[in-house]
Amino acid sequence: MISEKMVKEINDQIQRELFSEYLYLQMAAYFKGENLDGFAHWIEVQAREEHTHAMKFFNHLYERGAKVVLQPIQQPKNDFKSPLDTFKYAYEHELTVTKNINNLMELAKKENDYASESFLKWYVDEQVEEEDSFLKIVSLLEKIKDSSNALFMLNNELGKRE
Ligand code: OFO
Repeated sequence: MISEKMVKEINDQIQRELFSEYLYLQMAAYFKGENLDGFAHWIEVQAREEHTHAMKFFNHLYERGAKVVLQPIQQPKNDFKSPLDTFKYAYEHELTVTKNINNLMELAKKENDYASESFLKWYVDEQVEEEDSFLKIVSLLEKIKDSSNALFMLNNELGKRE
């Protein structure tokens, strides 16, 4: 039986995953406005992934006989100054999400909720991947500095994300 506390925390996490989707869509809008369509595509794909993260939690609650209660989604930041500024912000955001997932895992362990623990392992691994992909782009953008040629090359690469 899943505890009320775990249900509440997972409902909060659904909100946070949907907020991630919203934030990344706002970033895609920034890149579109800058005519950096490859960056916009990459982050749009990420936004879609966040939606699937939310839906996995959504379905988990129903599989456990619990109820989803959706919450308001706050307005994301929308005054990005540069691709580097944007990706640094996204990376920091992912670090916060990792903490949230780790907190959920701690709760599952504390409550001997083996089903949630097993389910959450996927998110623990996913966060390793997400931190890594954002950090790689931050590091490339730091190397690129003001080279518009290198920026357009990276833009092309990011446009290939499936
Ligand atoms: Fe859902 O992993 Fe990013 O936020």
